[in-house]
Amino acid sequence: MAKKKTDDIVFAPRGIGEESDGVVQKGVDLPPATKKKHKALGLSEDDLKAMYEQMYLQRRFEERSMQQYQKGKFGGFLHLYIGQEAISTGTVFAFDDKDDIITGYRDHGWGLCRGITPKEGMAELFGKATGCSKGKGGSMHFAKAENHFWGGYGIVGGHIPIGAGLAFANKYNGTGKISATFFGDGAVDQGALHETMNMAQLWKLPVIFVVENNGYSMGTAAKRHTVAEIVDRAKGYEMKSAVINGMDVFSVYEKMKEIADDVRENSKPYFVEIRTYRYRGHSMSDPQKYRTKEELEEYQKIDPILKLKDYILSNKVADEAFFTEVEDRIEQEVLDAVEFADESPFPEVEDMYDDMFVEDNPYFHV
Ligand SMILES: Cc1ncc(C[n+]2csc(CCOP(=O)(O)OP(=O)(O)O)c2C)c(N)n1
Ligand SMILES: [Mg+2]
Repeated sequence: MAKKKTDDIVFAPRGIGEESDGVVQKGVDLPPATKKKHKALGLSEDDLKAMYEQMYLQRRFEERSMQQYQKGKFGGFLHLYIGQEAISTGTVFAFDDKDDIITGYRDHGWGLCRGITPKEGMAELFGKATGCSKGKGGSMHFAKAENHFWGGYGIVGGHIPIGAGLAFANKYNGTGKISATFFGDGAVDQGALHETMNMAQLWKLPVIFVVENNGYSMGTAAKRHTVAEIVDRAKGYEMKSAVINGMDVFSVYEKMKEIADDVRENSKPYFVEIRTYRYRGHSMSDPQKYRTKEELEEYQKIDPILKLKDYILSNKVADEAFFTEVEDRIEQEVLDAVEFADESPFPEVEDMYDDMFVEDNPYFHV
């Protein structure tokens, strides 16, 4: 029997050290960014400034969260969204405020974009009663249902059917709203996604399935954990699809607006792959042996926040004084949030079973 070549053994670990000729391994290949300027996209100067504020808030909120975690102010998981802020921001600007959004555990940026205040967010991380989920959810369960942000889920892919359920409710009740369900590249081979895509297409639900492909599922590169192009999953369900450059807020805004309009008008699902990169580890205890410093630096060079700042300055939408004011104000807001969280009380023991789905007998297994 012919000896199997090493190359054929697909489960062999690959990654660092295999790059040749000094070429830096890349977690994701980004499609070209839009060339349109803000006016052509229908964005005002005030919109650009608000987008910058929003992205900067997400970044500083998480940098401070990380510090507080390292100081031991709270424990558990902490998955940072740093690097991916153009996706939440571009999408929220493209959507109507009443459209429903649901995501996985990398949820802080989404929550802030949908009106969770830094105080409510930080207090949630600290497990305090003043948090957006009353301190009982923590990092992975930010939510603000009144602003149509439905969380924050810990099971990879587990919330995808809920996103379609929101779309079903919107269609059934004739609200005219759409829903979007965001998940990572690690979720694309979960059965829940495929069962949901099938039903969503069959029932013509106004839902957008969005993969935030940041190139890694924990420490496993997407190139090692999934076959073919992620976006091509749509073909099996005859679903419309798109690939977007997630390191550029204008590109996210432009395409997500187009897609939202299409889904709203035609009541049919869409599958979108937004390519991006996370700068920090998967969670807080990640030695990051699966990637090189050089790779990270490649993406930091095209940081979406710095890119928007450069655009604003070079197009004379605002000057340096604007950035100093915004950055100082946000820094103070985040520091105030830390103080607020620190001083807030923990939830009371008697409130433990409030807001739970099962009311009669909270002791499920008795
Ligand atoms: C069903 C399930 N399996 C495994 C896990 C453990 N787990 C948590 S996060 C994660 C990686 C998911 O990566 P990806 O979907 O790419 O999202 P990212 O962390 O990159 O945002 C895994 C395997 C889980 N939470 N749920
Ligand atoms: Mg990922």
